[in-house]
Amino acid sequence: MSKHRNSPDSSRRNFLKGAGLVGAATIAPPVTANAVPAAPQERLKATGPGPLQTAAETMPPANDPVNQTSSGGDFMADVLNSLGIEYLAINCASSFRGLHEAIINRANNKPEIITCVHEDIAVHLAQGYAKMEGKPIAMACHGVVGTQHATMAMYNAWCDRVPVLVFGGNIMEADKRAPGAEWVHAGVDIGAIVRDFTKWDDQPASLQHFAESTVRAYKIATTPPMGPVFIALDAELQENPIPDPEGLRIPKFAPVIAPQGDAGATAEAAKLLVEAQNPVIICDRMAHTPAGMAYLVELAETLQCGVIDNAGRMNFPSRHPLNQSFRRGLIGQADVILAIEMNDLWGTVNAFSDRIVRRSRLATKPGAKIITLGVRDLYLKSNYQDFGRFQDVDLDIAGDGEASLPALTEAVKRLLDPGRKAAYDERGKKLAAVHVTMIEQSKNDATIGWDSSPITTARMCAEVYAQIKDEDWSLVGTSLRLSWPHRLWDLKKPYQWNGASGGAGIGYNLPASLGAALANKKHGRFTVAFGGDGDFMFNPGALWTAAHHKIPMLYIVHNNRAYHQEYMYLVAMAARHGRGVDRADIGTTLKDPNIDYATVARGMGVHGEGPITDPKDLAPALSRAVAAVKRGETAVVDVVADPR
Ligand SMILES: Cc1ncc(C[n+]2csc(CCOP(=O)(O)OP(=O)(O)O)c2C)c(N)n1
Ligand SMILES: [Mg+2]
Repeated sequence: MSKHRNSPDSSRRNFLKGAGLVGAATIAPPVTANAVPAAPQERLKATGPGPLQTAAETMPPANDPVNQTSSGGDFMADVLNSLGIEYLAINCASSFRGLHEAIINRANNKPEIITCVHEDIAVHLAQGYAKMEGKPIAMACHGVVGTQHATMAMYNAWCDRVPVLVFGGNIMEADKRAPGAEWVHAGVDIGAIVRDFTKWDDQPASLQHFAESTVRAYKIATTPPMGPVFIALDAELQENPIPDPEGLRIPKFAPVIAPQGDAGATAEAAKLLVEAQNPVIICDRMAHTPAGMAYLVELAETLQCGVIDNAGRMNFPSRHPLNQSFRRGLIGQADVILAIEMNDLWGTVNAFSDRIVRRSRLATKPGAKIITLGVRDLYLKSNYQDFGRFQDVDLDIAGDGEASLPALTEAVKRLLDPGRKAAYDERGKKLAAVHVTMIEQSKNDATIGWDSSPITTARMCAEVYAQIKDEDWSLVGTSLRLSWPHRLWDLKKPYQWNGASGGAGIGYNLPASLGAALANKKHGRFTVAFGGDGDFMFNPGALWTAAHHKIPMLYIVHNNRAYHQEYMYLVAMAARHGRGVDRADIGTTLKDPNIDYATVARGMGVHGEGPITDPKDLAPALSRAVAAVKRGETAVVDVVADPR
């Protein structure tokens, strides 16, 4: 066999010839780095698309000297950098090529581009990052289609009250649009796609307008109640020279100091709490800085009252004696309830069931007083119904929960006397005893089915904890209904939990965990997350971003080979309709074939373990995965675990 016939080049030529696509002469010569390809030629256009051809076609002709020394994109990059935005998560697109090029070449890749294979990943990544780091990053998406892909994650961020800066490409002047893609990717009001679930949006028509609107957007996004914002990026503004560089100015950003509850109302709340026999604090998305948890601990300890944490953020230490989160009955015993930054107050103080017919009852005792403190209702939209059912309350204080807590605690302390203090201490001791009993009960419950296969979720969580508990760990996601970490792990640092999706839009867990892991990376923390198998399949491509950007994370796939929640709903529905439950797996299971998540992971360039079906195999697999994470990799462990 001759050497010549074996060369890949010649076989490629022969294949192309054989396929009747092109003649051998159309194969373009290799281009060395930085070489300027020849001007596009008609014959090149006949070949299939490829980077070389694309570059050749988009280079200016040789006789068209480059005469532009700046672009609007340069200024836009300066604006982003003036705000300290560290990352720009993108799926690249021509509608923001001007900004993209300016960032990588003129701004030395600052903000650092994070390459994402779907816009939903980019927004979720930003959501997870913002909750962990306490400040937003940005994402950019293509005109219309990229924005459409970004929507569900933006909805999750909106419902979760998390700031994400979304930039969407567009080309506003119709006479400038190229035929084809630029028309189908342009909108007359592109922000309309996302307006119902963003806090604010704008379509800047000049560079100065861009600067002012971006700084304004940042301010609005980060002022409680926080939320995503959208800024349209006009292509011409990005790509054209800056018309009047001297006339441009980047506005100064001053963060808005979060509003605190009115002093009179705070004093009234303190009086109600101090005089109560059984006050209870309930909270959800309260802590948004590392100080938040300490504030709540101080108030709870001052009152020696129980805290029920719905865990929208890291609000209260899991092992604190006053933590009664798994004792919902306490709400029914309370005479005063202080509800701080609740997402769904009605859902927390009412018992609801849809198992036979939809029905509910108030779970509070007659005469109980409800005080609310928060900014949840200061900014609502009409269409999407994420505000929940209306709940009667007695004292409704508008003010950021975290920011208002120190003044409330001081007001409580001012009303204390030694007699009261002794009674409070008694109350606290009882709660502490119940807390210990609850932990013991959880430990006992966790042993049920310890050696069974599928592996119990309790064993899965216990084995993971055993491997990571001595690391500086940060738990950033759990699969649906997975309560074991909050029941048994010692969550006590502000970064050891960061809440859930917000909008219950599945596909959040993997990319949002990665975003939190990106924030944790620079602090040297060990990121760990659990996610459902169904959730994983929405956005497995997030793993490629993890590998590409070397973001370490231990990701446990809670693999019940089902959309189990939906399976349960179907079972309940079939039972209600008296039709038997034997077909409930149709459309609800992920079997036949089983998905091999470890292989998917390896295919994306990250470490993969599993599927693990025997609990005895868990510890060795987890130990290999932990070692990989400590080397700076992401590791996926596929655990075939029971549905609970
Ligand atoms: C985008 C989106 N699609 C569909 C649903 C409906 N849904 C709610 S839970 C769920 C199952 C998710 O599966 P998995 O992550 O494996 O969790 P499991 O229920 O099995 O514990 C689905 C499909 C949703 N909430 N969001
Ligand atoms: Mg599942």
